[in-house]
Amino acid sequence: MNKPAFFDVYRAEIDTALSRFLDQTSTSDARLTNAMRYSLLLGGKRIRPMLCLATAKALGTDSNKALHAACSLEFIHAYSLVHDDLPAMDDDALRRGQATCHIAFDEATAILTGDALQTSAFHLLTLDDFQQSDSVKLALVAELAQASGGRGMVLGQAIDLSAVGNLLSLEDLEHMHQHKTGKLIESAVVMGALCGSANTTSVDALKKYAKALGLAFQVQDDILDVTGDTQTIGKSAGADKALNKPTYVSLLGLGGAQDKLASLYETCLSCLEDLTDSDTSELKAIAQYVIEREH
Ligand code: GRG
Repeated sequence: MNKPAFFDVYRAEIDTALSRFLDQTSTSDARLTNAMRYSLLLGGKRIRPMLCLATAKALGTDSNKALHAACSLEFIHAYSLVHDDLPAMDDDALRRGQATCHIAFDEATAILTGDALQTSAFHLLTLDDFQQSDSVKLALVAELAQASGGRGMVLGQAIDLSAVGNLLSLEDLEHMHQHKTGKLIESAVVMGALCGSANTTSVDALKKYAKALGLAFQVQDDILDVTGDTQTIGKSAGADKALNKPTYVSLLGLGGAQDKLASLYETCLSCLEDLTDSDTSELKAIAQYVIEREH
């Protein structure tokens, strides 16, 4: 699909801020700094920070007031990818079209890179140049911790690791993805709403949108593992199959997974209809991009 023009505008804003936040929160160790920069800045679609900025904007807030929150999500995401690729986890050599962190550097540096990116995510939410009240900053830290830790993404990863080689029901697969991928995507919207002071009705509709979007993101990821080629998707195609991982395609077949994707997209759009006072055009475009993306 053609990327909407606002993607490039957000991307430039996000990349400049990521680089600045890296400088403001990182280390005096040159090798670690290089590995953090490599893992955070080279490649990636920036879906989570874009969602955060687009949510804040839909609620009438200038994107500058949500940039720290948006970037904290990308720091967490980058850490999760570095650790996910390690030999003890998925043992992948290719990420975002380039060597994974432990291949480009070494395993110990990759572990430390993930650790440092994770703590920097929380550090940057506390910076003085983040123009939000202390209570909003605290709420953002709590939201990010719950979404990324042992009740969120890390729990999803633990369920995923224990599921390899086992038969999972569709319900169990969904539960795993809602945590592993879904929680951070939901958080992107919740954190954007926190920066934009949304009312409870809007937050509920946005959360439902994000929940469907998070699953749609994963369904498309599973489809791409089967239909994509390694060069286009930027990681090893067929990796899920090779690891005998349960996926939407293995459970529903390719056609069934594509139907599921279409239905989740419809759910995203219908949730946004409840936000009658907001311009949700960017959130709609992001949902369309997620289901049509080729990498
Ligand atoms: C190691 C604690 C820990 C967690 C890892 C998110 C995750 C949990 C692992 C990533 C493995 C994976 C490929 C999951 C499928 C969905 C997903 C998160 C894909 C990568 O996200 P994109 O497509 O990546 O947004 P880019 O490179 O565009 O940023």
